[in-house]
Amino acid sequence: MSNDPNRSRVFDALDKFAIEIPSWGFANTGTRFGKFTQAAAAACIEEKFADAAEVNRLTGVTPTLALHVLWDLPRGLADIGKIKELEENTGVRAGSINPNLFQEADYKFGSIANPSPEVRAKAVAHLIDSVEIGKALGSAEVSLWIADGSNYPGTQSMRRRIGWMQEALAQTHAALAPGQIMLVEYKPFEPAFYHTDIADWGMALELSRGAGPQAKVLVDTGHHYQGTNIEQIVAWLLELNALGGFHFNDRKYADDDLTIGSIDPYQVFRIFHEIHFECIVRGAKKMPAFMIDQSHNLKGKVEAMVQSVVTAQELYAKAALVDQQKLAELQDACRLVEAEEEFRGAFWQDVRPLLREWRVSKGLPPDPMAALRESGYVEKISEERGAKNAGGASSYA
Ligand code: RM4
Ligand code: MN
Ligand code: MN
Repeated sequence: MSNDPNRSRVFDALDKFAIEIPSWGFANTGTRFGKFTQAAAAACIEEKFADAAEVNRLTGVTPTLALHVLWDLPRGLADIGKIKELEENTGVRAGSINPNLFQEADYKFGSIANPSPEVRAKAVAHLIDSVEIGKALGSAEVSLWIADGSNYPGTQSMRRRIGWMQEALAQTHAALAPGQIMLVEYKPFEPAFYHTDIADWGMALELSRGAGPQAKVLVDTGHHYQGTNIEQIVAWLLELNALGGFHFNDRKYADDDLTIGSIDPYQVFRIFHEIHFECIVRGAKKMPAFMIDQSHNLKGKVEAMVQSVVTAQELYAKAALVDQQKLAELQDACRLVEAEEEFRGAFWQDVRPLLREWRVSKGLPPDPMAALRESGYVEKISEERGAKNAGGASSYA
């Protein structure tokens, strides 16, 4: 068994695999049409850290929690002490810092691409505050999602807004400490429906390169049109040393934020294959920052997060099963069917027994979902938080 090449490939890959989870994945969320509150949802930062610690206790691979500044550090730098205390008490560290440039009334017509110089200055100040929060917490990534855009043709100058964004991103980059990374995320639509200022990876790449060497592109599964070859984008960004992070989720139609691999697990496998190739064949020193970017409206939040992390591990392990050397030989010889079978064959392997073995070797529960059920954690928090979470809130109000 110990000479099994599959076993060592999977174990090596799992040893290096970690994935960040988002604070907002534990909170009550909804759709534009309504919000179904859950008794177990986290209503404050203490509860979000507690839930993240539970997921990390069960899986062992989620040591960091992504924070959204407005939701989790409403007082900005003044909240650092509280976060540090939570890090100490829970063993979970603060992960990527996510500025919020989309909720305040001032940003109705945009943030860093707003025609108003005052609003742009306010947005840049928030970005620089977020960089400072990252420094104070020692977290590597400041993750920018810019919701700017317009709803009707002719109502905004797409051209002038490019210049405003370049300026704002350069100013933000100038505030970074040497170890910090600024991630630039893109999204083709929503909340704007006619044009989004950073709509695709070309725009994100150009803007990040212009901002400086510590800026990289962030890819999110849900932020593409139907049929986009996301793994090809990943391959290009890796080739150009420009992939800073990846937000995992799944979707059927748009930015649905469904559980990773629930609709199209083969797509996640193909994405992981590109990243694993970079790590194994190219010997990359640093993996892109992996994060689950999901909000679970209907599923229980802690259960859905554990399910997501386990799914991510399974799909990464499958990608690690591809014999890269053999695949390269088959590709070079244009032996198409054999190459495809080497690739596809890895996807069809059941890696779950190896995952269980790996977990046991790390002193982790062999089946995190079963361990969650046995722990009674969800029942406990439902009871503790139920009263606070009672009384539905409408997403329209
Ligand atoms: C956006 C984007 C960002 C996330 C927010 C909540 O669509 O994916 O990464 O921070 O949602
Ligand atoms: Mn995202
Ligand atoms: Mn999104």
